[in-house]
Amino acid sequence: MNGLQDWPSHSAELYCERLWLYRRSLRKGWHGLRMVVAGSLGQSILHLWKSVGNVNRMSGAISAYRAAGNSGFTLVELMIAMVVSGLIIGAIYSAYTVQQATYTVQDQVVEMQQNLRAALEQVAREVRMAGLDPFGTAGAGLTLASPGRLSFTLDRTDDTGNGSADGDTNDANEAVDFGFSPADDADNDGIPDSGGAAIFRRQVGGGGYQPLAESIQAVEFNYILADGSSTTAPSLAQYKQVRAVQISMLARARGVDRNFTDTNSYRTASGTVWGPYNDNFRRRLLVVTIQCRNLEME
Ligand SMILES: [Ca+2]
Ligand SMILES: [Ca+2]
Ligand SMILES: [Ca+2]
Repeated sequence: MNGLQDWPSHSAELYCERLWLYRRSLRKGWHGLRMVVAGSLGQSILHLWKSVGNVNRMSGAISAYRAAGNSGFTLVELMIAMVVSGLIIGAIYSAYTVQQATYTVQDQVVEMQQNLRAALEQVAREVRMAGLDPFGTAGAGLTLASPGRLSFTLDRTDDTGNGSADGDTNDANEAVDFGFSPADDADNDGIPDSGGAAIFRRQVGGGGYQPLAESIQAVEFNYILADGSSTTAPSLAQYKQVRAVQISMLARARGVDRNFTDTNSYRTASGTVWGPYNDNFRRRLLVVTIQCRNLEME
């Protein structure tokens, strides 16, 4: 008879041993599969190895079976083949999912860093020009300097919006504002009022708030004054003393990483500590110092 056949019953002792090995193999195989599902590749390989050992021990019995003139596959052989291939497929799938998760995390970290750099480069480019006043008549300078918001004017164009400075700050793009939108951070402390992350924005000429960087957990503007001291909340009288601005920006990954808990604390330029958030988001802090040479002219 070809195909599935039962074991010959010429030896009750051999049959019992085979049955025991068969059951044990299935048990080990099933446990191995569970370990694969649980994500333990090392344990899976161990159990796969043990199953292979059982298969080796059975090979003698199987040879005897063949010698008796039987052909085809036994049910036991088929079951073992299924368990072993299941383990191999499980191990491959487990390795694939681990690699996929690592790739996603790296992707998110790279995205966060690019997000931060791009946003801070743009902020730095304009903050460096804060108070630009080539004619000395425009009265350009800081208009709001708070921990989470920085607004200033500069004279960089004329009434047409295309020419060069004309001695005032009432033209296009001459009033700049950086921070979260007032809807996200009404108290201007640089921490979204929702407690989560928000979009860091730029507004010019009283227009709408344009997004600069998504998923920002917190931002801090720290103002360095002419006497070397610094503050995140200068008085109006101190606005003219600001010589540099230090920006600390903390980005949060778009998605969570279930295998990671953010227990880090993030220290800003002023010494304020953000976190630990103890959640599953990865974060990156970037701190830049921008010299405001045009404010020195005041
Ligand atoms: Ca102007
Ligand atoms: Ca003008
Ligand atoms: Ca706030």
